[in-house]
Amino acid sequence: MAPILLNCMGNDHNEYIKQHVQVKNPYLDTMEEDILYHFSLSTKTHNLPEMFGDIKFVCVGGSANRMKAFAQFIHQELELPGNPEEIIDICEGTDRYSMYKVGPVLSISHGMGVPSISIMLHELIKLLHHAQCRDVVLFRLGTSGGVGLAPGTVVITDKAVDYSFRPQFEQVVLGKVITRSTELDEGVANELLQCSSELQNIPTVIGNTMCTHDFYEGQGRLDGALCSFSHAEKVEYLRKAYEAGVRNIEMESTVFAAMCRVCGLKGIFLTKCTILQVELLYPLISLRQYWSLKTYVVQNR
Ligand code: R2B
Repeated sequence: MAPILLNCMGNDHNEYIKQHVQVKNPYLDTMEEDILYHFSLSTKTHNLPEMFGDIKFVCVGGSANRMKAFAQFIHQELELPGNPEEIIDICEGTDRYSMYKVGPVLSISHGMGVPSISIMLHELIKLLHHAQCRDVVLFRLGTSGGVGLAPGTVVITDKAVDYSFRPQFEQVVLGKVITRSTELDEGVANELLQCSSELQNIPTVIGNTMCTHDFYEGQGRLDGALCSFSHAEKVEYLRKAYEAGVRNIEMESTVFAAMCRVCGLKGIFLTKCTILQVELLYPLISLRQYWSLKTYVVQNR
């Protein structure tokens, strides 16, 4: 279990808090064992600091196959030894999520929608805490429906907003609604926008991302099994969304942003707009480029 710096005061303590992932649960450190059920990992059966202590980037995306392909891509990008085809799913003991570690990068699938990504994030944040990881950046790479943008445009999320365009996530806890803020790290978003300007043919914007709890009616689609509105009403809603700064719509951003904020994780939401929302997203912003930039910044500090 990760040691807690009980007697750390002042600057050292602030530095520790800034660098480490913070779990916000007083019960955790009193537990003899923490089981990460949906990863099939535990603090008793696995040496989490040894397995994950060097993680600097965590990239999450919806599908297991896509995150495996992403891990293989990063393996090649970072020119790591070994055969990328042979990378192993760390969560093979369960079929809930898939997880691959390539150098300092962890690639994990999260399924679709807020409940699914939320379970994954609880266990990921605890994993990073137990492993005593420092200065971790968390990316979601995914697909989304663009609002007023050309298909293929990448949106770096500034704020995740709910169906009423409010930058907040509502969680029901013990029957009461708790509201958490959903603004993401502005500095990292700007850094990535800068990186993307150096890549050709990848239109990238920073904007608000609207999170819905349904893919069909919730996103104003006319082709679900149910449709309770007219085409004109859909257009009007999307127009209002655009005016409120929304540039794309998907299904995970609010809980992602809220949990990153509370736990002191730098979160980046990077989604590519597609018309049909089925296109695979490959790393449009080279992590390697971002990684060298980060290393450079740290070395020259
Ligand atoms: C984007 O794509 C999925 C729905 O097709 C969902 O996970 C999302 O946010």
